[in-house]
Amino acid sequence: MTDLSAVKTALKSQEIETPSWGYGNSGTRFKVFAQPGVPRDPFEKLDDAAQVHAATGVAPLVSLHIPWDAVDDYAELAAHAKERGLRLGAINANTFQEDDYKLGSVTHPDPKVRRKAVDHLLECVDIMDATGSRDLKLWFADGTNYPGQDDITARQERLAEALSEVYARLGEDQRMVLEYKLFEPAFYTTDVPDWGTSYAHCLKLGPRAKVVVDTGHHAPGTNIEFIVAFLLREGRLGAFDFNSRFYADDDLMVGSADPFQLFRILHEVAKNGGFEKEQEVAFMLDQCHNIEAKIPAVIRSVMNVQEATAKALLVDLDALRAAQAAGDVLGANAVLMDAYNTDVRPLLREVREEQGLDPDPLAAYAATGWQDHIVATRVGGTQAGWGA
Ligand SMILES: [Mn+2]
Repeated sequence: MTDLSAVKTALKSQEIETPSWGYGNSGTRFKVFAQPGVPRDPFEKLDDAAQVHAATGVAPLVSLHIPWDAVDDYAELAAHAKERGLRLGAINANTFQEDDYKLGSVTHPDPKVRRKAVDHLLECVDIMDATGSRDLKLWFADGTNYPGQDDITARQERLAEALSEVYARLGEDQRMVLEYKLFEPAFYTTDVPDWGTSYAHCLKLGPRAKVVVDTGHHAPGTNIEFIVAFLLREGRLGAFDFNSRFYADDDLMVGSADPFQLFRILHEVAKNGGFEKEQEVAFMLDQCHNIEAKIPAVIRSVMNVQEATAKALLVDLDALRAAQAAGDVLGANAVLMDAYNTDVRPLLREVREEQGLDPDPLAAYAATGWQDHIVATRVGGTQAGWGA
C-alpha cells in the first residue's frame, strides 16, 4: 500500500516554476491579442506570479527571459521577488530575436555573430550572479531551412565551442540546462533537435550541464516518458518545460491535451527519485496564454501538475514491481491504471487545507479581487509581450 502521509508531504514540498512570459501578452504568428491588466514590466510580472503562489502554495519560483525581463538592477528585482515570497528561477537566454541571428546565433557561419551570441549568454550568467538563479536555460533557434545551406557538422563544432566557453564561466552552484526542439523556426535542420544531441553535448561539458525536456518539442507520438527515465538514470535530467500540444509546439496549458501522458512522465519521475530535492530537477512551465485569462491559466496549470503528481505518487510501486517480476502483464498495467483513475482532487483539497490554503485555488484567486485591481491600475505604459 502507498503511504498516504508520504504522498502528502511530497505534494506539499513540490516546487513548480512559472514563466514570466506566461503573464505577458502572447499569440501566434497571426495575432497577439492584448488583455487588460497585463504587466508592463518584470516587477509587475512578479506581482502576478505572487498571486499564483499565494493561491497554490507550490509556485515560489519564476523563470526570467532576457532581454524581455531586462532591468537596470537585478538585485532589486530579486528583492522584489523575495518580499513576495518568491525566488528567481532559471535565466532564459534569447539569441533569436535580432536581425543578426537570421542564419543562427552560436552556430552562425560568421564568427562576429557567434561572438555576439556568446557574449549574451555570458551576460546571462552575470545576471544569475545578481539574482541568485541556479540555471542558465538555453534554447537555440539555430538551424537551416534548405539542404546545402550550411555544414551540419561545422555547426555542431561551433555549438560545442560556444557551450564550452559559457560552461567554463559558470559558478560552482550554477548549471547550464540545454533544451532541444525538433523543428521550428528552422525547417530543415535544427542544431539541437533531440535529447540525444543535447545529452551528448552535456556529457562533454561536465556534470553541471543537463538536458531540458520541453514536452512540446517532439515529433507526434514520441515516448517522452522513456526519455525522462533514461535521463534520470544517467543523472542528466535538468528540467522540464511543461506545456501541452495537439499538433506542433502549441504551448497550451500543461495537462490539457493529454493528462495521461503527463501522468506517465511523472510516474517515471516518481519511480526514479526525480522528486527528491538532491536530484535538482526543475519543474517549470513554458506556456503561453493567448486567449485565456493569464493568472487563472497559470493556476490551472499548477493544479494540473499537482494532480498528475498526486496520481504518480499513488502508484503502488511494491505491487507494480511484484507484478512485473511475475510477468503479470495485465496486473502491472492495472496497478498503474488504478493510480491514474483515482480522483485525487479530494486529496489535494485536504493537502491545501493542511497548508492553511483555500482548498480551491481558482476560487481563492477570484476572491482576492486582484484581477479588477490590475485592470483598474495598470493603465498606460506598454504591456509586456513577445519582443518587449
Ligand atoms: Mn521551452
